[in-house]
Amino acid sequence: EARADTLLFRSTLPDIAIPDHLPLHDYVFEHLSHRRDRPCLIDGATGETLTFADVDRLSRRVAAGMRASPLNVRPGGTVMLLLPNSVEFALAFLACSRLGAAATTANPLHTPPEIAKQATASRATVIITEPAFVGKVRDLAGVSAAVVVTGDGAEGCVSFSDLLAGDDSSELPEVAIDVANDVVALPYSSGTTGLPKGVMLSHRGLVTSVAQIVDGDNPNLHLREDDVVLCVLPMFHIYSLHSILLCGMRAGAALVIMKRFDTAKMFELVEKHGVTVAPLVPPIVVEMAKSDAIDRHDLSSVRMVISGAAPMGKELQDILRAKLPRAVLGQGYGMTEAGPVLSMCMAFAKEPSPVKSGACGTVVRNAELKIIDPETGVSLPRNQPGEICIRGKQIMKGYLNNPDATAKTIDVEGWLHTGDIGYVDDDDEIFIVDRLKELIKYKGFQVAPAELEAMLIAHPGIADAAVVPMKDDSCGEIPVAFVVTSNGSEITEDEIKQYVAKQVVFYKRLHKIFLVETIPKAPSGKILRKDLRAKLAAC
Ligand code: AYL
Repeated sequence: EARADTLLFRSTLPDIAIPDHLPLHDYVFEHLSHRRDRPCLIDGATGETLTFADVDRLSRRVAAGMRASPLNVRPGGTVMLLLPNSVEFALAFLACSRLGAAATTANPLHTPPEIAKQATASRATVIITEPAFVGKVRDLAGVSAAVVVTGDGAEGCVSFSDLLAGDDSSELPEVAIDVANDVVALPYSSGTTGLPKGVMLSHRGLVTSVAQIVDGDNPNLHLREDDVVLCVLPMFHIYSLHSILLCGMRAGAALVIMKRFDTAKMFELVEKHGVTVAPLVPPIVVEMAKSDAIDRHDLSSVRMVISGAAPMGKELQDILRAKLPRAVLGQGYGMTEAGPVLSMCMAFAKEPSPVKSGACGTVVRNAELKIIDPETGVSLPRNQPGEICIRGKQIMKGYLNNPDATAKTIDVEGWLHTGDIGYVDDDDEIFIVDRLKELIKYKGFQVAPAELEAMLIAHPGIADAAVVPMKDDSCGEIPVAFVVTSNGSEITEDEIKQYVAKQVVFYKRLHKIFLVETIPKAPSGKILRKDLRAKLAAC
């Protein structure tokens, strides 16, 4: 229970009743009967459209196919989705939900060792991917998962079209889902410290989080059935999975799916399909603001641009506002572990309230937020920056097989500590001003310093290392390393960069190496990252 001296921040919207007894798929399809023939998923490349009835039917078929031999997916099982944005991603995710299985999502551009680590840790028995990535998953070290390939498949793999070809009369066996405990999504995140960990999001957690955003008479993010939502952000990341796929489907909007980001293509699709809502990340907003092409396209259908996953400064927000004068521009603030959304811009509400540039929303309804002094844990008043903490049914259950890391993130009172530093102003708007945690954000993607440091130290020519973020205009932050070489080692900065680049996905590559004598550390052995960040700011 809250201590008497704790200042709790709440949404300016009233709490609502949330149907959190429903499994996630039943919740998103709850209003199916009213919208069977409305467009649900539009493939941006081909224009092919699936209605809500199609998506309901096809996701059942995929579920039946995954349940059957040879895949044999069972309740409590785990399936890895190693897919770019696609209709198949959406169908496979919903199919996992129907089966009571967890979908662990990953970037298909990950390297084989990165994929193997997640597949092993999550105990995935099936990996679903595209033909282009089959080569990477065929012989993953230590992984014996079955491989499903989209399109017509590949030798030794199950083809996704076979899963889709099932007949609709074969009923799915009744699966009993324990909504409060069964995990439906298992994204990986490093949280406030250490290596990437499986984040257990239950049916109830995700239903709550989606409802907090798009349900109620006055939804915080007002999506309508006639909205067309741009889905360019990757669904394997929780931002897109939650706020585009799940929120869009729950609200009955159509999604235009783009496989990969391309400014010109994006403008074309917006025009062609009359996109009304564009959830983006700051680096894409930067691209748009810089682009001349923006003036050659009619983007007047866009009524809402959402930015999230990384800080967006007031200046950038003002530039885009000038280019898209008819659109409401604002931010959402999320963290995978938080379920994911903590706050959402109130200018997106059905009955909007004014917001300030640079704010990242007001705490979601049916939740509590507080700001604490990170040293003492004492709750702070308005306008004073401190660590942002959130509490509610939407937050993660915990990290998979890692009770210690869970206990360090969610305290005994149920507060999730974000590792973000921010304050709440007089109008209940949240401003993020700094990050207490190690995490580096490259274009909104997570880079865990601990992962790169372990890799560096494993090299015989390297004695010690620390990886920290460096500010960058187009990427937000880039990872750079301070490295102490071993006695007698003549390893060069370039060799160190190459050594890491070979093992990791593009956004984890080191952009600069600083060879130093020692890494500054506290007596406990903890790297003094603040000192290193200050050093970078000075150079
Ligand atoms: P993860 N402004 C500043 N920093 C942010 C913001 C923002 N608007 N949003 C996220 N971050 C940072 O787990 C912050 O440090 O989830 C946070 O702890 O990859 C960290 O990113 C979490 O990174 C939405 C809107 C989801 C955003 C999200 C973000 C999910 C990113 C759903 O509707």
